[in-house]
Parts: sequence; structure tokens; C-alpha cells
Amino acid sequence: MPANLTPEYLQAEEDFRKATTIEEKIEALQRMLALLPKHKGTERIQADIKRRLAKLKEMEQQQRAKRGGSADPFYIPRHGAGQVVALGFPNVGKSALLSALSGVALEVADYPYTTQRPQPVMMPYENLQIQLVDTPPVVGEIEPAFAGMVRRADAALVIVDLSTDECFEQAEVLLKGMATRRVRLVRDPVDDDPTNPIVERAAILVGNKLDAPEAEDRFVLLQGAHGSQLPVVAVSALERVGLDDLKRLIFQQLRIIRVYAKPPGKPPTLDRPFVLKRGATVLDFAEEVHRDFPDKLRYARVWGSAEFPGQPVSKDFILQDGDIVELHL
Ligand SMILES: Nc1nc2c(ncn2[C@@H]2O[C@H](COP(=O)(O)OP(=O)(O)OP(=O)(O)O)[C@@H](O)[C@H]2O)c(=O)[nH]1
Ligand SMILES: [Mg+2]
Repeated sequence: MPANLTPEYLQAEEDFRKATTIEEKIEALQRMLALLPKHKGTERIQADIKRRLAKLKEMEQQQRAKRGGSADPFYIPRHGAGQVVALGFPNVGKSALLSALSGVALEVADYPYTTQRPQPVMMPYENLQIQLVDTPPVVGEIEPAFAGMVRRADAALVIVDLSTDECFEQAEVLLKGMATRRVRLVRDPVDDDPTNPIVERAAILVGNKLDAPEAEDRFVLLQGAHGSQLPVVAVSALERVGLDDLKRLIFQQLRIIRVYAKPPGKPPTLDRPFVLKRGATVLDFAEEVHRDFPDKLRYARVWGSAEFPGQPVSKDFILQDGDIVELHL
């Protein structure tokens, strides 16, 4: 046991031991991970907690799937490189936009309350698939179950209607409504801290129907009002304007990187990226490739962000999107 474990950490560990449900165990492990001092001496414990978390989350998903999802229609199993939930008032074009982004036909109609339940679709982005979730409209207060769905997601799209002056109130109500449910939607979220009652999620404020009269003027005002809190973009789902920029921004807001494995003496497997959190190290990558690798790893060579191709780097080298890594055991 390394030194410097705080009483709070030991309490979390105790809670983990006593936990009887999967949810309680996950909560305790997340607290342990947050409270664990991060240095060389705790690397193994960190890896161990992460491994147990991953396993429990998988079990939690399987349990939920078995219940048929009937218990919570807002529980959408995560697929692909990340999950992005759309939210917005009735008739603003949520379904039209997610259809345009994904190529999947969702029900679109010129009257409100068309979408009745959350509906996931996959959006191809370069060599990744990103999951987008279309949702029923928000009216008035945001339901706790709806907020829970946004909290579980990796990012959110707040969609407003630039064809009407109501877009300003829509943005206010949605952002405030989520904050009331203790989810702050921002450009740069801080890492989850289980001791903080408010979580932050990466989000994008999307003004749709840019093709409508005066939409551009409204977009400028919207940007002025919210641009400091989160990125604001304008699109037209109907005329397919701004979609490529939005896709790139969605990828950026997922805050992930793609890293490719290169077995020594062989070419890299470029068609199969490992998806890691931004800021991930060679050690994190090794963990993804094989659970035994972090212990056996001696050094790695990196192509891409390294100073020269194939540069030998240490375990704590921070990887960048597109890096190719050769692990030496
Ligand atoms: N002019 C214009 N109309 C759009 C655009 N996107 C969607 N619409 C229209 O807006 C209406 C509502 O679109 P939906 O995609 O059904 O809206 P929604 O937000 O999913 O609506 P609910 O499911 O009821 O919440 C439809 O008539 C669409 O054709 C756009 O970019 N420009
Ligand atoms: Mg809809």
C-alpha cells in the first residue's frame, strides 16, 4: 500500500467493500479514483480501479438490457466512440438535423411532439462511429430522467430554432434547466469529481434553420449571449449547411483521441483505432491493448506527435490524435 492515502479515500474503499449493488460499487470506485493521489506509486491501483469500473459498468449495462429498458426509456446503451444527446424545444428540427448528420431517416414533421422517445443513430466521422441520440422535445421543466440521460452522455447538442426570436429564450431555458438538474453544459468540462454535486458536460449550442429570414442576425446575438460558455454554431438541416463543421466540433467535444497499435516489425492497424480520452498516456494505451501490458511495458516508440518518427518514449508520454504506438515489452 503506498502512503498518502487520505481518510476520504479509505472511506470510499470501505464503502466499496460494503456495497451490495452494482450502482453503489460503481459510485464508490469512482470516488476512489478521484481521491487517489496520482503518481508513479499509485499507477497499479489506478489501473486496477479502472479495470474494475469497466467491468462493473458492463455488468450494469447488461442488467439494464435484460430489464428491456422498460424501467427507464431514457437509458440508451452506449455504442461507438461516444454518445451525444440532442435536446431542444418542439419543432426546432432536432430529428431533421440528426437525420442529416447520420444519414438515418428519423421521423420529421411540421408539427410539434413528433419524436416520442429517445432514438439513437450512428454518425460516421472519418474512421469512427459516433452515437447521436434524438429525443422528445423539452417543454417547461427538464425531467430528472431526461437530465440523467444527458449526464450519462459524453456530450450534448442544445438545438434552438433560428427562424424565430424564441431561440433566445429556448437557449436560456435549456441551459438553466440543465443547471437546475445539476448538469452544467460548457465548452471545457472539468473531469468528474464525485465530491462535486454539479457535473459538467461538453456541449454545443446549435442554431438550426439558418436558411430562414433574419436567422443570421439571431445567430450573432446568440453567440454574443452564450459564446463564452460554450461553442455556438449555425446550421441548416434542410439545406445541409454547416454540417461538416458541426461534425468536426462534435468530435472535438467528445475529447477523445485515436491511437493505432503497431506490433514490432509489422505495419500499424490503421483501420482499427483505439479510442482514448484526451490526455491519455502510453500507459493508458497499453492498458487498452492488453490488461497485462502495463506491467510488462518497458518503453514505446511513437510516430506522429513525437519529435521524430519512431522516437522512444516513456510510459507517461501524452499521446495525440492519430499517433501510432509500438509497445516494447
Ligand atoms: N427551414 C427549415 N426548416 C427545417 C430545418 N430543419 C427542420 N425543419 C423543419 O422543421 C420542422 C420540424 O422538424 P423536426 O425535425 O420534426 O423537429 P423536432 O425538433 O424533431 O420536433 P419534435 O420531435 O416535435 O420535438 C419540420 O417541418 C422540418 O422540415 C431547417 O434547417 N430549415
Ligand atoms: Mg423530433
